[in-house]
Amino acid sequence: MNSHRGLRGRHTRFVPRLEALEDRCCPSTIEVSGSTMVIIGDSTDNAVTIHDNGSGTIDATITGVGDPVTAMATGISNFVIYTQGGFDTINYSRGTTISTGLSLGPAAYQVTLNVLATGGFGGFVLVTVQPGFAPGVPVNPVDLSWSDDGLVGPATVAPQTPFTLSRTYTVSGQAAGPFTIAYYGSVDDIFGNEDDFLLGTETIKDAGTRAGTHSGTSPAFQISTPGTFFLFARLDSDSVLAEADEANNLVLALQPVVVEDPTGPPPI
Ligand SMILES: [Ca+2]
Ligand SMILES: [Ca+2]
Repeated sequence: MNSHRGLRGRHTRFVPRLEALEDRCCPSTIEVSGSTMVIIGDSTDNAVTIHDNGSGTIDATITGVGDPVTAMATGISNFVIYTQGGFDTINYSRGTTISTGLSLGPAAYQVTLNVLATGGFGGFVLVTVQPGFAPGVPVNPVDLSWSDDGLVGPATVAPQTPFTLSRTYTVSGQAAGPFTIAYYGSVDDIFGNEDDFLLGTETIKDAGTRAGTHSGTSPAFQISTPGTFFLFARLDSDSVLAEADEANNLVLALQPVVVEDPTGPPPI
């Protein structure tokens, strides 16, 4: 059983803010090989725009970490796009008559566009989408961690009154899949011993799993026993994500909560 003694205060690990903002692993690239254009994104939300002028000239752009990457080429009939995680969009247009748009995320996908031209603007596009990362490109594993003062609850609550905590966590490396945050109360400031009790859980999905920092409010909880309680929260409490650092998922709230006694203060 894990004991985390003395998690008094803020967070379990110092994460430099710049490191927490974005991964800097692999900028987006565009390469041409024969009649194939290979576009590789990064773990953030990329926007890929491909325009075929209908006469064989391709303009392609991808946005991501850093400046957009652009390329121009001719004789391209196949596009292979690796989204590398994040919520990505791909838009293809040919001349003025064909337009294909895809919104993908948060997983990594390989998207193949095959342009089947029959001359002029009469072509059409076949799109296939399958999970997968670009071969040979390092992938940053996902990590969940707490921000500074990542968990803040009330100093006092009235008897039989629900309360919420503000919580701020960071998803780095890649967008994550859905996960759960579990909230606990404890008589002492040690997590993992016998006086801990589960307050409740919160499911994080969709926008809350994107790479970046997410601030929000916990569900409402209630402690029926008067007293002073330390509050903990654990990211990915069901351990469904394989993370770069599994040891930074627990946080102790900035202050304990005092649940007031319904019988009032003791007589002086
Ligand atoms: Ca991406
Ligand atoms: Ca973690």
